[in-house]
Amino acid sequence: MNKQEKARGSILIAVLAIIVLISFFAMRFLEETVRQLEYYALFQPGLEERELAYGYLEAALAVIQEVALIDEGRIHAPEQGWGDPLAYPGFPPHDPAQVSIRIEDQSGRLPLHSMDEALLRALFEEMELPYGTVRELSDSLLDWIDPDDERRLSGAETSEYLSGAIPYRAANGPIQSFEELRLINGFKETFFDPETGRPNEFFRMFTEAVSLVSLDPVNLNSAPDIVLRTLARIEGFDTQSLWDGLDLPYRTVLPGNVSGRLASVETSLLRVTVEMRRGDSPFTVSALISPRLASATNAARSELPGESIRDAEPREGTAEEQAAVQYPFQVLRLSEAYGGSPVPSSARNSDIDRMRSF
Ligand SMILES: [Ca+2]
Repeated sequence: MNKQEKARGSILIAVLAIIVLISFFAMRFLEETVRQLEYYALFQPGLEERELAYGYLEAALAVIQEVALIDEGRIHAPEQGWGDPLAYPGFPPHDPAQVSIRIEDQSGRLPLHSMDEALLRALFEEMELPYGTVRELSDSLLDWIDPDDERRLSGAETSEYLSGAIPYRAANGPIQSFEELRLINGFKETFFDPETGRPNEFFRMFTEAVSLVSLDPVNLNSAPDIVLRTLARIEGFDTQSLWDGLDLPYRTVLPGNVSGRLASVETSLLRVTVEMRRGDSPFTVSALISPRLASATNAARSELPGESIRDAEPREGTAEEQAAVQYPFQVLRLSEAYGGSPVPSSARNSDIDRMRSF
């Protein structure tokens, strides 16, 4: 063995030693990771529940999509078959004592941030508020939301709010939470108990009739009575006549005497809430979802770049094509909670949220 061969040999040994060393550290790292996972599993027993809850959420959305595809991507009412996904044929196996799924159509509410003066006043009138209060509430609310500082006749803007005991500015933008109503001229006195400060019956009626998130026309199929009566005031239809002569319990087309400006017969906003109850710490995930079923269906059919896809040829598609596929739902808000609280207060559009935030 010459000098050069000796050098090669020692390099080889050094390389082998490094490989052994790296393997040793890699094994230690793996063991450490497994130990960490075991540790987390020990102290966070809800970890599995969370994964399951998201799995069931995804499955519930798949049910909505499947039902909608039968009806050309249109969803109108839970009676179509999406109201109780756990009972849907082919739903993933589950223990009914451990999982519950609730789907609420929130597009039956009036879209607060697209309501004009006439519609706001019609709602306050349906709530049987006095004439002067109706004007004050609608003007103040519109002033609070609109970007300018020009006060309406019965409204209030930053100049009024700055002169109060605790000065603040008008939001001049969308309302983030119903709790914000306390700050708006007229609402504090009308919607909240003057002694306790707790929200009263008018607050409940208002918050059940409007949505802070939706900007779309109201789905007549899921609209509560007060919303139908408010729309009827503007549009001049008879609320009972909406449901006359239908083959289904819900409408699939707008009646001729109702314009599409304010009303619709399709769901545009859903809240899907999954609760997992296993062991001591139930887990809840709640998603505010905007269906994009029709556009997603069209995208899959025609808008993909590259070659056209025929139904008989299932394939994964290129990265470009995958990026162009639209998920049939847009998740607007997502909130989770451990420990039995059905929905945390951050998801501010459901009845439960509002009851819990006070
Ligand atoms: Ca303003």
